[in-house]
Amino acid sequence: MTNTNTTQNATVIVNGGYQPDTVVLKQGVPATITFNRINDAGCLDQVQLPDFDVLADLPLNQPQEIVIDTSQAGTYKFACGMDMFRGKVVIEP
Ligand SMILES: [Cu+2]
Repeated sequence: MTNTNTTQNATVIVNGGYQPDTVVLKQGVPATITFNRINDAGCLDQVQLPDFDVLADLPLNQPQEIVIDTSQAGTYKFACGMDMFRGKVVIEP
């Protein structure tokens, strides 16, 4: 059974790292993660989610919504553009 009326949204604050660094989503429910970079420190001006073919710029103080395909359960990484800072998206069945 699917509930098409439900969406899920998570926010990750980018402030010299990722807060939180783990985002848990439910499989099959449309999802967006909003990355909000509030600090110029570090090399976090891009975020990549290679499993979803996403590489996005994160302009300072301009939250960026990234749509996540939740059709496949699993654990997927996200990282800064240079793959130094890392977090993960967990899609639970
Ligand atoms: Cu980096």
